[in-house]
Amino acid sequence: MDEFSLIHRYFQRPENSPASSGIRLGIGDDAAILTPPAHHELVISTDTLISGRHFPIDTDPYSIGWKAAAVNLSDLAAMGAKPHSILLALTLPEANPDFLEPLADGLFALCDAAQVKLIGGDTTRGQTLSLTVTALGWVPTGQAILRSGAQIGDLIVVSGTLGDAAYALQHLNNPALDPELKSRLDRPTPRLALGLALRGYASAMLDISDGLAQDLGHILKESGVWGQIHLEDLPLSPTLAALNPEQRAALALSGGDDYELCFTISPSKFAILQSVWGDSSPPLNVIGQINARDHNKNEHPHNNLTVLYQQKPFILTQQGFRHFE
Ligand code: TPS
Repeated sequence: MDEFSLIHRYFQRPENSPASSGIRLGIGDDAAILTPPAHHELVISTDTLISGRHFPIDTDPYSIGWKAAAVNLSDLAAMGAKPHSILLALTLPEANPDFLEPLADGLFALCDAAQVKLIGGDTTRGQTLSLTVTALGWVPTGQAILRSGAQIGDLIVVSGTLGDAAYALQHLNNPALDPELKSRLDRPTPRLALGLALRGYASAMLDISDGLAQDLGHILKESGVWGQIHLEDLPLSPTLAALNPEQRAALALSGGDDYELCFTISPSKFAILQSVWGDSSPPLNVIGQINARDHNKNEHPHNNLTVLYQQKPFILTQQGFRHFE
């Protein structure tokens, strides 16, 4: 199958009311044409997933398609943006319909749920399966939530539970691995509704892909502040809560692949947010606070974050996922 029939067969779908959705020209020409809504800014992000690096090589194709879209929509959620569309650049060792069909199904399942359209892409043959998704979204002008806005006195909050995907990655060959934990690795849920709900509330935000310690470190550095979190307060699934503190810390703080949101917020705004968000999913948990300076700084030369366990500094052996170490 040549490149054009491949794109047409698996990735070109009839657009429903393209004009109203802001797509003047979708997939199929040299480029797409979008009509941005008035008084909004374009928020755009890209992420590559490589087989054996970002997902185990035997991951089912539906999950691969889903995850490629999910990690990119998660980046838009982390800005407080409403996702609009994606582009997909695909490198494939071979054009196998038994693989491509479920891959497209997984990608579109999430896109449909998020009302996101595939507006373009590229397909090439290469030795290793790789997917690069570029995600586009809109945010009312000036309302995007950056990493640099954390203020002294803010609370540090995370959504959902941490470390599930890293636990699943460690236990892939264990037949007793809870399918819920496995799906946290294979099919992460981008926190889109929460990202939108946090506009006007969160002072800084990001999504956790490399592990909370490393990613929260970015907020602290960009904002020029210090932070303290408590190991006891990290939200954990029952399986992880049963582990010893070292194992818990390694998974929940340094494991990565969580795709939960981490944000800072003033205590007064958090009280209002709680009444608005209520018992909605995912749950929100306060794990620490932003400080003017770190009283335990000498013990933490690497970043601005102090992790406390039983009120004492807890030394992490690894900060988080790094591609080049
Ligand atoms: C087979 N992992 C890979 S990339 C990444 C993490 C936590 C951070 C996010 O990527 N090995 C396999 N599958 C995995 N999921 C991992 C390792 C863990 P990026 O920083 O490129 O956005």
